[in-house]
Amino acid sequence: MQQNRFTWLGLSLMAASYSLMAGQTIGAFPYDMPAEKPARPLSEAVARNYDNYMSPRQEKNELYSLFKYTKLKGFDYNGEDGTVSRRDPSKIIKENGQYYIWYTKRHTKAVPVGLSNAHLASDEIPSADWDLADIWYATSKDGFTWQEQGVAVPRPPKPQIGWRSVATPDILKWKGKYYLYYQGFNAPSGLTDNDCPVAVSVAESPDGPWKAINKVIIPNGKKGEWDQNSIHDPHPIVHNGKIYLYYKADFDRIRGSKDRPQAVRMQGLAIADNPLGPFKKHPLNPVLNSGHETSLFPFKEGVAALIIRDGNERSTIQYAEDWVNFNIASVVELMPNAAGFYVPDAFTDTKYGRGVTWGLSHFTAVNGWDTNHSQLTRFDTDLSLDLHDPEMKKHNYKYSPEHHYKFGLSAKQKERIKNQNYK
Ligand code: AAL
Repeated sequence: MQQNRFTWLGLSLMAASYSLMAGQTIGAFPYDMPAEKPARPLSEAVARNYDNYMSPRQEKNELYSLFKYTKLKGFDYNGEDGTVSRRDPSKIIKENGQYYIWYTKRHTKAVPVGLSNAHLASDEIPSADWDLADIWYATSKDGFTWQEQGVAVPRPPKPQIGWRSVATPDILKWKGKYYLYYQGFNAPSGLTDNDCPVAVSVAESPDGPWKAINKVIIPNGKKGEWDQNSIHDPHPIVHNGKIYLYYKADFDRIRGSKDRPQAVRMQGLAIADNPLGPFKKHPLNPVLNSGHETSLFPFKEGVAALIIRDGNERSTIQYAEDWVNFNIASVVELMPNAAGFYVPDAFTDTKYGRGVTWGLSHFTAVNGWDTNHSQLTRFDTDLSLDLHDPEMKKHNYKYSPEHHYKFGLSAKQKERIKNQNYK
């Protein structure tokens, strides 16, 4: 699409310049915006408005939507004192007439000491919010009120993969069996950066029991490769009779350094014929240049991805008809962090994905770092070919002045401005 567009643009610009040179005018762009790309010279931006988006009108763009949040019932956070945390929910599946979800749960005596204080972590003191965690699951009839069922995958004994913490699960249903992929930490997160490989457990039922396959499923990259340290957020979808597992890696970070203190976060793809691998990493990895957690769903012939929190293309929804080469399909706001959608056709090997309308996500550092913990929440949206909710297609939210002032200048910034203004 990209190459054709530039060729077309070149030809149309040439045509325009000839006609302009011949004294003709190309006429103003029409008030009634053409529904299809018009055969006339267009600026790069207007050409893009036709080429890159599912509709030249924002509210008709099937991959544009607002997100609306609802507080969940059924999860207790011990008075929000930081000792109980739930985060990084999986995709949601529907089985036996109810919804199932898996997530990272931490229940520790102490509040996390923070990644930079990982040397102070112990068997009882967590370094990060996802340290000393297990994978729990819950069920629901309506997606708003949930019943916590218990531990699905506990931390295994040393030296098995994930003995320190198992976190950030996602679910795959494949040939009647269930597979939970998750990050397996073998040290307090922060000691060796946020490093971990991906492990997997298998069950005959979504209620378990789960059997841990004690082997690395998605290996870290070799030293010097972008995914040498972290293979985060494993996210399996069935496509073309194979398992397409998307993941995120943090890289190019030197903690404490002046110019590389923050990680670059990009996403890769690994493909396998069998849930236990071998998974072959795509040669074009990374396939997404931004995004903190992975959150994708089949859409039409391709796959759509939420690009969350980090990177030049954060807060966009992207689309790849070939499941590898993504382009921006919409720009959104208040995007759900670590979104775990209910994706009815995630495992059906669909040839025409219908899209999604709701899921669970998380809020982190709720009430601040002194009681650092995360909470799950429900979000609703209209990224579906089978729903047309005009309230979800409004162009933007209206934020109050107070909401803006809440994110005001820091003391350091006020000092800087004071000095430069009074020079
Ligand atoms: C999450 C995910 C991974 C990271 C940490 C826990 O948002 O990206 O799981 O390791 O943060």
